[in-house]
Amino acid sequence: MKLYDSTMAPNPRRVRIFMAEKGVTCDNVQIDIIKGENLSEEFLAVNPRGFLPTLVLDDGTVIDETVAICRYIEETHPEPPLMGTDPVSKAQIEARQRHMEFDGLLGAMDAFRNSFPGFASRGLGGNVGTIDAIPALSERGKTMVLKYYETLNDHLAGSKFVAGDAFSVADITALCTIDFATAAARVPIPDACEDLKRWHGEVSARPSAQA
Ligand SMILES: N[C@@H](CCC(=O)N[C@@H](CS)C(=O)NCC(=O)O)C(=O)O
Repeated sequence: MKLYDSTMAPNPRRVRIFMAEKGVTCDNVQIDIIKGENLSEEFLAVNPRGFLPTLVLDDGTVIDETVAICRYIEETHPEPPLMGTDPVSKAQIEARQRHMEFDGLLGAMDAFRNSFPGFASRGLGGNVGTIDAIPALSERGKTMVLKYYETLNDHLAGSKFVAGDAFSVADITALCTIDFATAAARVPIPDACEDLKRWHGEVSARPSAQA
């Protein structure tokens, strides 16, 4: 297997952490998004949408979309389960995972994408042509992230992990969201969010977080 990856970006990191939790390794090809390598002819021949992560199986099958890649790894390497073990836990983890994407990751992406000078004419990612960034979306994204921190902090006051008692793909999405929001969008976790900080310290200490 070969993973088209970008160390600087949050979605590929979600897959790297997911694989590390499972002990799965594969070839790694680094694509520099800032330099626009994801829009090169060579990469678009692999994934015409121009997005990372993209996984290529040994038989040439291409799988894109972070959650689809995680699903493939979960099915082929079931232990430890990261996407639930029965109909209810599978549904709950999937719901929480979507909450992490829609409530947090989208805001962090908007905050960075619409303020980073290198993306001034790449307001939307991927192979969509020239679309200007909208600076006001950056401010809205920061507001979304702060709201997300508060909501997740409240949830974690009564829950060890993002989706119940076990570490799951929802924790991976939240960790990658928060680290990206802190480093790239410059929205750190407020000190008042003590439960979120407790959780962040715990999941960051897992060896997979280094992936
Ligand atoms: N829905 C896709 C989104 C992937 C995505 O947005 N990837 C970013 C990196 S985090 C990317 O490839 N951006 C390309 C660009 O900015 O042109 C997924 O979940 O995999």
